[in-house]
Amino acid sequence: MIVLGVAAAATVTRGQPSNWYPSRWGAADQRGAANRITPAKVLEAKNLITQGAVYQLGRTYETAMPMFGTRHYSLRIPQTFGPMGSNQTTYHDEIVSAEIGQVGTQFDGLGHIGIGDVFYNGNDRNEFSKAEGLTKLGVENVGAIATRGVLVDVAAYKGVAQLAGGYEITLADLEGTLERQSMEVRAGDVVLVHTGWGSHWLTDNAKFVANAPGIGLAAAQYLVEREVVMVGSDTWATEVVPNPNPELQFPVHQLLLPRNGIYIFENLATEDLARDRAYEFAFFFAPLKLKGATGSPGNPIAIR
Ligand code: UVW
Repeated sequence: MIVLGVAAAATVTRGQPSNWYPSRWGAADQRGAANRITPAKVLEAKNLITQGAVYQLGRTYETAMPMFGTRHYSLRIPQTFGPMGSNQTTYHDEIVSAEIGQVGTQFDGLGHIGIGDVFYNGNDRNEFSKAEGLTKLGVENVGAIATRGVLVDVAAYKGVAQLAGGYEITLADLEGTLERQSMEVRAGDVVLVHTGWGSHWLTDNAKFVANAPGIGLAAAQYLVEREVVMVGSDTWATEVVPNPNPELQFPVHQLLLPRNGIYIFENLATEDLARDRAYEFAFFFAPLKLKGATGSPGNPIAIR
């Protein structure tokens, strides 16, 4: 079993360095690129707030939303309670059942994706993956993210409302878009890629999940070298699906999460930022402290 795992890992890492752990933040680190959120980055973000414009980047969680594979979501109000007391207090609770960190707007933590059995910082899933929750790399370790955000509107650069499903955003696309926007990516930034694919959300769910435009390995490697904290987009995978190399499944996830500790944020609502050409902003998100979870739902915000 272990031998097979090693063989699989060797196959998918061909052409990439094998010495990707221990992490640059130490062999015990569980926060990855969140370590790049320094007081200086928070102050850099603060200085980008000049207009008082707030953008909600999270989509609404509902049963009608498109979901990858067999993932599900349901919300029920189990009972109406009360009235209690002479003041007639009544109340509602809800029960939510879902792959809660991996449906809708979703922040992928370091326990989400591995290379064979090996996850971020060389952690072996045979040791930390437990039915009651991950005993390492749970999303509760990430902490709050407050930093400079950059929107990369590749759809506008290509002169289209939406990139086509399966379109690989190349390194030239990424660099061309940044040049068009007179923008640079800096260490500790969050980079959000606007593809226009979010226009299919709820309007054509089958199309939305069938494939997706997104960054390929070369564009992702560029962002790794810029030492970003997170890469997000308005698609369900952020990376191109299917990968142009039919042998590879979600290789950008592997490059970012296990190899470099860089987070991924999927199904973001980037259209308002794109409409307003809001290419630079303060970005805020605190993952829910779901102990042992692979990811987090939420409603990140951009402010400028
Ligand atoms: C997988 O989990 C494979 O993909 P995603 O992170 O895009 O949901």
